Amino acid sequence: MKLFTVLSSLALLATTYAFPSIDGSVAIIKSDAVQGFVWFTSVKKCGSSGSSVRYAFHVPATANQTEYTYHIHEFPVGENNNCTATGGHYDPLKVNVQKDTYKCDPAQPTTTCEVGDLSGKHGKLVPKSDKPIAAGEYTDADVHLTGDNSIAGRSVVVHNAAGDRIGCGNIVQVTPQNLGELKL
Ligand SMILES: [Cu+2]
Repeated sequence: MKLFTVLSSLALLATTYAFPSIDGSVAIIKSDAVQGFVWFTSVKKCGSSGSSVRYAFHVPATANQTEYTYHIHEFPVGENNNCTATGGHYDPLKVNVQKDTYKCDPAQPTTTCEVGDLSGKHGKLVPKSDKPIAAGEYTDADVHLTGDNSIAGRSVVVHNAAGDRIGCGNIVQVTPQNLGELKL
């Protein structure tokens, strides 16, 4: 009888979490300086597109470290977690033609912000002294998981206040097969 109960519970779980409905990609960042993730899910509603983005980072606050930026970078992480190999910000619409004059206006993201400039569009990661966590969610109409300007196969990089690359992780499509391996 007990076995039957267990089996039917598992069956119920499998029904509840219908895996084919997974439609998302995640970048997990694990370094000495920062740990966290950015989770992207396609938005598919009439008349709108883009991605729903959820993020959470452990970001310690110190005297010189009061805010962090993070971006989608053009290329994947290099060997031995080399963040330099990720290249520059992902900018398929070529917004940042002149770096000196670049000014991302969150009110007009498509024309003034690089697609990859997530903290420019949606805010920096700002830790509080009593709670070194920065988390939130937003929708970004210009972030696509498929198609010509897809973020698939690229990476997310976190920078400290000085602009150094302190952590990076590849954007990986979530599947039933790799779900268990995607851990912080
Ligand atoms: Cu960056």
